[in-house]
Amino acid sequence: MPFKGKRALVLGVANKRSIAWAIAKRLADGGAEVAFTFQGERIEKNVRDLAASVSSPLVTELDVRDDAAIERVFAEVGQVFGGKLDILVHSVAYAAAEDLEGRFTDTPRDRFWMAIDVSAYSLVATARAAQPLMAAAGGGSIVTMTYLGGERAVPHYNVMGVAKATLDSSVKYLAWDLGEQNIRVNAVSAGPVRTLAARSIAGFPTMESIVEERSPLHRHVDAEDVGAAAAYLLGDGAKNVTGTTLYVDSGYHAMGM
Ligand code: 0WE
Repeated sequence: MPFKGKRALVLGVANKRSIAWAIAKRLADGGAEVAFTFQGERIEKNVRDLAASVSSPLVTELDVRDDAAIERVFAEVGQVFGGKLDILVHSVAYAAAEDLEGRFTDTPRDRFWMAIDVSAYSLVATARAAQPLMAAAGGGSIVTMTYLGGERAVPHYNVMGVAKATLDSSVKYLAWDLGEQNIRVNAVSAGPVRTLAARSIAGFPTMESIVEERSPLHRHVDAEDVGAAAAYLLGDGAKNVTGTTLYVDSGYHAMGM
């Protein structure tokens, strides 16, 4: 029971295929108590049913663009977990669908900032809100999800790439700030995983095929692989690991061709 007695908050479950759910399941199976947030009525029932299956003490709505909502959610988390939090999983991203299709050059100002707000600033805001609860627990571990498209130009990833670059840098600055409270901050960089977010993207099967063809391990990645890597970063086995990115992409990132 690697997470026995640990208290976790997981942001970003939409359905059973979500990367956030694969991580939450690992935590719960390892003995953690896991609270969840969801975004929007459409997925509320999905998340409530999944949360109930792991006896979650809290399921609550969170729009990460809303500072007052973040304050409310962390107050609720403090209530159910006796003022302490050990683990925060941030698995949240959003860009307008039309900005993941055309040319990056055409991204309008408002949607550029919206993508960064939801996909990157949300980590900063939730890490800040988690800080006192994690300090009260003697430290904590935060994991977010990133993608190679923040480091290299991946066709069509566009403004999400800019948001992931912001997220990747934020991981390092948060790691520095929060280290003094024994709070670690890391990212998992996954290869393309078939989730709800991926299914609506044209050409997703092609991306999986490219990873299968060109990566050293010649196989695509699933949410459970990502869950295992996140569990490592969230666990005590990674107690001296912070500010880093762990690639779960069959080695694709190591290739030049
Ligand atoms: O980060 C992502 C995708 C996140 C995402 C997905 C959507 C689809 C629905 C963010 N916003 C939206 N907005 C929607 O309306 N990935 C790493 C998966 C992904 O998305 C791509 C990729 C890959 C890989 C988009 C274009 C090209 C490659």
